Formats: sequence, C-alpha cells, structure tokens
Amino acid sequence: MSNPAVYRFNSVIVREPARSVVNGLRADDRGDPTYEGVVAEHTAYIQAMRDAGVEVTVLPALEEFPDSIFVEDPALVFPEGAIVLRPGTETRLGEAEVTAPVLRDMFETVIDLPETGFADGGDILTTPKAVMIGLSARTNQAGAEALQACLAQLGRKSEIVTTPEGVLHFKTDCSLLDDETMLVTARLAASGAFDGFKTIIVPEGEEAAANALRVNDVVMVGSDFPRTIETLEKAGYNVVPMKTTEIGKVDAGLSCMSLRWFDPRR
Ligand code: CIR
Repeated sequence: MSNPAVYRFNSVIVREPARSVVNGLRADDRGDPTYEGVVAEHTAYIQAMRDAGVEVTVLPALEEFPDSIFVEDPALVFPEGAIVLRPGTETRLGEAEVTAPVLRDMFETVIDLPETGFADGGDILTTPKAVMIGLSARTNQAGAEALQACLAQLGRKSEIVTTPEGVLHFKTDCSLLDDETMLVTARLAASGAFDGFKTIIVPEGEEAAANALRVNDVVMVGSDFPRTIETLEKAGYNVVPMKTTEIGKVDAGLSCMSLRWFDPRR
C-alpha cells in the first residue's frame, strides 16, 4: 500500500493549557495572553481537529511548564514511530521527559534524540520529498545532524535548511498546503528552501499567518489574517479560520498545539 499523504492524519495529541501559560515565552511583549482566552482557542482547536476526522488524545496541563501547551516542540511523530526531541531553550527541555512515556505507550518505536544537540519540533516540516530541519535559535547544527540519523532509522529522508534571522521557528514562516504547495513568507521564500515546490506568499503584514495547518481536507488559518484566508480560498483550499489572538501573544500559531500522525493500526 502506498503511503498516505503527509497531511493525512487520524491521530492527534494535544495538552491542556496550564494557568502558567500567561507567562509563556515571547520575543516581543505585546501583553500577557489571558488564560481564559487561551482555553477558548484551544477548545476550538480540539473541536476543529475532531471535525477534520482525527481522534484527539488530550494530555493534562503541566503548571511547571508554561509553554507545554505547544506539544509540537518536544517530539516528532510519524506512522513509523516517534522521536523524543530536546527543545533548545532551558525552560522547555523538561517537557521532552514528560512527553516520552506517553509516546512509549502509543508507539512501538520511540527514538531519543542523543544529548549532543537541540532540536524543536517547530523547526521540522514534513513534506512528501523529505523532512526539512530548520536551523534556528532553538535547533542547532549538532541537533539537526543527530535528528537526521534518527529520521534515517525511521526510513525518512531529511535535509537541513535555515530559518530567517530573528524568526522563532522554521515553521513560524511556512506550512504545507498540499503535496506540492507551500504557504510561505516572502523572507523565507527568498532563502530558496522551497525552490522545488509551488509557493503561495503570505500577504505583507500577515506574516504570522504562514503557520497554517493542513489536516486532511481542511487548512486551518488564523482568523486574524483575512487577506491570507481570501488568497487561499481563491486558490481552492477549504479554509477553517481559527482564532489565535491569545496564543499569538506567546509566539504560537496553529501547528504548535498538536502532534499529528496517521496510525496505520486505527
Ligand atoms: C516558545 O517560545 O517556545 C513558545 N512560546 C511558542 C512555541 C511555538 N511553537 C511552535 O510554533 N512549534
């Protein structure tokens, strides 16, 4: 049987926001998010995932880790197995340790990134051609190379690319729309990373919309970005606008709140 599309998912892990999410990391302080606002956005996200046809496992909040709602960063998941990562910022490293046993319960194969470097899931984009690993302030060369070896164990090809200066994660600036098309900021497109793909450039001023999320037949896009939504609808995508105003205050978008994979046993 051929592999399902890389955006075909039947399984998702999310984690409830902790009250401490209001203290989450951010590059520019635009004020704290409200806990209630984050909960509302997270609840709508879970519902949108279920509407898109995936089974959602909801993990309990972790007060000691303000950013732990962003489950994408401490792990990587594939139909073939999972990789426990090493988030490249001190306050988030411990999230990997808490996530590992959950993955060991759900996957037959779980590989630990060796302690030689750091890698955040937000820097990893899975495409039909390869897994792209973006170097950033969170993912260093040693982590990226160690991750390539882990991915090879799962039979996955990978390539190391760069993230624009000052951008948190590689996927802050891009997302996969279908097998051959990426939604991408002009600054990341300029790096040439997506030369082999069709690209849709995010309208100027809506850069944060680039972290959209294709799940099965829909593309979730931040509802604060009407020009991006219009562009994608005109291009024929089935867009589901999602509120990301509060999580946006702690530098997050749509991919970061879930781990997504296709479980062939389901
Ligand atoms: C952080 O700085 O780690 C969080 N405040 C935001 C993480 C966003 N993660 C993601 O996009 N994968």
